[in-house]
Amino acid sequence: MTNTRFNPKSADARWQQTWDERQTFRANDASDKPKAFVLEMFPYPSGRIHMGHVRNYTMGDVLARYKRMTGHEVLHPMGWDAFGMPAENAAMEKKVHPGNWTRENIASMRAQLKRLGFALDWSRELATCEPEYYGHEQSLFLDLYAAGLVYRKESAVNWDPIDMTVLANEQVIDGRGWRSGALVEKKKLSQWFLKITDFADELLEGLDTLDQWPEKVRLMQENWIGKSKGMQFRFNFVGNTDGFEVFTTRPDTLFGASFAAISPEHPIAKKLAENAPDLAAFILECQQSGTAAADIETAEKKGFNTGLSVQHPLDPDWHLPVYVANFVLMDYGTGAVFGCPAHDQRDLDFARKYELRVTRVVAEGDDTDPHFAGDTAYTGPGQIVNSHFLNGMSVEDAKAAVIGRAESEGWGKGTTVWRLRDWGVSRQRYWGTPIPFIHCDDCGVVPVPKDQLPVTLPEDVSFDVPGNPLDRHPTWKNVPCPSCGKAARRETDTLDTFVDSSWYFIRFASQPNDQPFDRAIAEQWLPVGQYIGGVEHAILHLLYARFLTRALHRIGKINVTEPFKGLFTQGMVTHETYSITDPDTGQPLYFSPAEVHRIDSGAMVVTGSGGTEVDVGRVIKMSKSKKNVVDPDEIIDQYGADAVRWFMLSDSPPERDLPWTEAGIEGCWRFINRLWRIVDGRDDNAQGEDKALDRKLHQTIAGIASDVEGLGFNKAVAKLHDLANSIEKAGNTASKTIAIKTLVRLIAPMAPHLAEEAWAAINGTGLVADAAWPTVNPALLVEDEVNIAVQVNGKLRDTLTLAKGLDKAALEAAALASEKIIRTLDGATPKKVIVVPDRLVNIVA
Ligand code: ANZ
Ligand code: ZN
Repeated sequence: MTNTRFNPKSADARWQQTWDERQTFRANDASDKPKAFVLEMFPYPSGRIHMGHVRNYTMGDVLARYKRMTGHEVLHPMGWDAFGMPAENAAMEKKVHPGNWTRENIASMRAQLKRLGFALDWSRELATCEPEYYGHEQSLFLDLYAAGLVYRKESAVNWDPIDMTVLANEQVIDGRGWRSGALVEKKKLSQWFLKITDFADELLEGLDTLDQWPEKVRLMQENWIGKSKGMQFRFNFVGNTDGFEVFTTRPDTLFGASFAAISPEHPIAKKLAENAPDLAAFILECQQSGTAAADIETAEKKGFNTGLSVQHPLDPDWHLPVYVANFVLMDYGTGAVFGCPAHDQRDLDFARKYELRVTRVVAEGDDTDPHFAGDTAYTGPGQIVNSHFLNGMSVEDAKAAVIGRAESEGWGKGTTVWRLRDWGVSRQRYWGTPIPFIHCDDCGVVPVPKDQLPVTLPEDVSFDVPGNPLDRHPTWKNVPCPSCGKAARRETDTLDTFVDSSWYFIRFASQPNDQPFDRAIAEQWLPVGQYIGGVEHAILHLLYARFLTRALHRIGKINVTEPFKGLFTQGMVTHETYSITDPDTGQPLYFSPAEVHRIDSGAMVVTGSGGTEVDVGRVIKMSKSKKNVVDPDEIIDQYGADAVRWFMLSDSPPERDLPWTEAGIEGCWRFINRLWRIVDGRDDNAQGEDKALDRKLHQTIAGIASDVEGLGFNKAVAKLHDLANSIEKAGNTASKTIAIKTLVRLIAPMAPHLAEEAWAAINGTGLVADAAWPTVNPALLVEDEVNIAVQVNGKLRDTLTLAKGLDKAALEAAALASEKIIRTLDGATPKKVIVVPDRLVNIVA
């Protein structure tokens, strides 16, 4: 026994260098091994790796290393989602060029990732902000344009007049820009769109094939796509043939109608407002409150009575008042509705406020009363009542009956509407992929010829005034028209960064210089076998990536429809918060975990403050604003990469949050050292076998394999702890030495530096990273001992561990010989003994 310690300070760097030099993790396209593509969502280069990244990439890494050991050719790449607003904000605040800022961040984050020893193929590293990447994106964009999947359209946008930019709905908070705080205006702009709605059906149906995705993510996508079947029909104004179309999913409730409502942006509302200043004022008020669907959902329901009425389509003498209402969206259905307050909550809120009639038309159990009481709409099933020819029907039958009647009478028809909208990809920003088009006064919008790609960003730009730097650049946009040669202007919009992340996995699979990807090579790797990332990308990123893959499939570029076969969304890394209350503002003032320490009394105090005690807050997601972050670099300095990796995998199931604790990381560090001592303390000359340990070993090999494949890393870690315990307790036999040597390969995916060091110590061939996963001897998986429950009068009194397969007589004898049973029986003679072999003995006394 040499009694050396495992020293990550030297070991980590040494093995990382070895892997690098030998290009151990380089994926070979030409390999004939089965291929495995393991991918974690690539990071935004914000500047520093945080613990969330570490957790995400450690999980992917364990899987990638395990796949290598089980005979796969593994593609496990890394890159940078490098375009976006933060770089421009940094440019404005710190006067640095977005490109420099981004590339410096990438350099430091790459160095951080390398310190963790991830099994990445760095030769395929890419950054979306480099022309070598975005030039190919421009080329794909042109292909999609040629296929009719890209178009331009005037559309109303949320305009931030201070930042001079278009805001997404999610960036409008209470009617104000999320960054500038300016009152958001509605503005009409010509914008570029991708026709994702052409794929709505496919994207919805494709969800059914994704059986290795979390159910909740599939549901979120389904809701986002939002397929609604219903009916569209026409309302005519009383005394007039004009009118408007409405969309409803509940034609069965038509006899419960008590009003009609149109959107504030409906053309009829606008027309009426021309002569009605109070209506114009109401419309303006609606526009200024948030436009996001969520805002509208929660806002108070408000309406403006136009004084006009429409005829009920099933009874022309029945007139309904027409309102302009804030909860009716212009871009859904037809921008107009009929209100049935008894069976729709929004309509009920509205009806109570404006004292409109509320008629029940769906029975709630026995309740058929036409006068609907209360403030909670009934949206459940039931028989249709108070509805003429519909009475007695179910909701579904009544829907069909009304649609049938409308279609035969010609005032309406069955339709399907979708919540999904085409994807607006125009951004009036500098730091993004230039949209490769040229505007010519004579020829209109002309695509940049492919041989002129990439359209690169100009370097000399200024950020001292708001607005789009590309637009105000003195020369960049002046180019000749590719078609007629006259002076023309470049498009100055850049692409939404979600376009960049919608195909990067294809480029990882194949990255030739002269085209976006080589189809045959890409198809060998795709779809990604396991994709791992945060649940915050459950909707947009994943939907856009699914769409773009399908679009490329449709235009014959690749024979893949679903890009991600398996998806896993990991939990967050959390930490408690430390704060004091700022006496001036009354607001909390946060301290980082590095700035506080625990004193003997158990209280936490600010270090160096002479004892200022902090409030210890809840365990929440690590975030800069709460300062409850722990810097991976400092932890690696202190404990080495393997202890950090180990912590990321242990304790919490990977889909749950993982609370960071000092005690936890120290425990991991101790365990890493314990593993080393086990290896170091082995006896290569030991003799004899230990059947129990052999069995334990093989059960562990099999168990870890299935845990890792199911991403149950915490379970795998628990099994390793268990095996380590068994090894330490076992006597000195050859079985023990074999178990120790095998343990080295079992820990290799999780603690690769320690494993390489140990592998060298046991004279393993080559690198453990290249070693094969230990094979399981199935004979050793079956237990030859079983636990037998012994009951007296049905109550459990003892458990015996006995050889498997004993006959009834032997089991009865063993049970009656148990001291606990003898004591329980206390001299009584058993009347009857029931034996279930290998399971239980019940003594009736
Ligand atoms: C009458 C009715 C009666 C409705 C009833 C519901 C319940 P989903 O399922 O989300 O598709 N609606 C239609 N267009 C709208 C718009 N542009 N803005 C706001 N609401 C709109 O919702 C469809 C239902 O939402 C439609 O069915 C309509 O109200 C409303 F007991 O029509 B319903
Ligand atoms: Zn021209």
